[in-house]
Amino acid sequence: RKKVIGILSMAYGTPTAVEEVLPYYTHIRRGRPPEPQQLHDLIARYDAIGGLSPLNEITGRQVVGLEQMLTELEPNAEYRVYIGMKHWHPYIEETVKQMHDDGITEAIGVVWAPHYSAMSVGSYIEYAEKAREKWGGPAKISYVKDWHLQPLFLASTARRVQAALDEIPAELREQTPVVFTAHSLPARITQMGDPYPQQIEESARAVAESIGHANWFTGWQSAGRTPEPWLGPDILDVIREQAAQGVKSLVICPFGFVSDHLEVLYDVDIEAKQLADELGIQLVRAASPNDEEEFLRAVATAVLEQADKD
Ligand code: FEC
Repeated sequence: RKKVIGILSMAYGTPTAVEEVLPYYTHIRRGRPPEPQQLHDLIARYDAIGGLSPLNEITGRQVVGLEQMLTELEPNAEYRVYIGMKHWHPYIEETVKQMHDDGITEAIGVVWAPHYSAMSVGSYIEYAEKAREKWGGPAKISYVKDWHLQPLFLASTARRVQAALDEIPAELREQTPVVFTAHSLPARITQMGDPYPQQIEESARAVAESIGHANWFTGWQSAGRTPEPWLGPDILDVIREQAAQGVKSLVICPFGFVSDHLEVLYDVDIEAKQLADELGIQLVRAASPNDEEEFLRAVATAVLEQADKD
């Protein structure tokens, strides 16, 4: 019999019906319900991308693809890939219970986000570890903490950035800035010595160098609507500043995310594009990895490398 290895893959989660937006939003806010206006605004953003987010469906395809890829790369083991969500069902806690009930004693954990921050990947791991203690198992989960420099991830990102650049007229292409973006976080993470901003920078540099594109920088998007300072510059300010400098074309690669979802389909494709249009900038967004093969191979390789370390 082949050995069964449990993989706890963790994604953000999204509501599956409009009635679920309130409890989902409340969960994101750690139990504090949003103001009616905030709820209304969020529902309006889902409406603008077609009603709800495609995130659950894409996460589902990624999970199936990851399991197939692991089997292809390591045919002598049997992988069972589970999905636990941070903010919606099946919550990480529910999935960890399922793994324990299924008799999984040792597992590998991986988050569907490339860069580590204590406030992003770290909090997924915290949810999983609390659940493991609560249910009394699996005995051990070892985590892939980040995979932002995984060579196949860099290669697949580079290919998607190049495809975006290829949509820009040839005479503008070389001078077109490529902006690599990730979800903003409260600026206080910098004082905590959090590796997130540095990891974003490192992976952006590696992608840009691999395609030989000199004009690149990083930017932040989707900052929370709270009074404390968040990491900047925000992409909307980046667009304004580039327009002021006479830039006519821009590529945005939201590589802190791995799927098409609200933060990409609304914050970049609708909000940022509208501003760019108003300012006369051609904005092209690099495609998301979703269930692309090379990307799944990158995540599978990171998982197998973690398994080898144990
Ligand atoms: O398509 C969808 O339905 C869901 C898309 C979605 C993804 C996502 C990824 C990240 N977030 C991160 C951090 C924060 C912090 C706050 C916060 C708030 C929201 C809200 C929605 C939302 N996030 Fe999210 N995030 C997604 C959706 N996120 C909706 C609430 C409304 C709003 O503020 O826009 C602020 C929490 C607070 O108020 O205290 C912080 C990070 C990621 C990328 C890593 C990952 O995917 O886990 C970091 C997808």
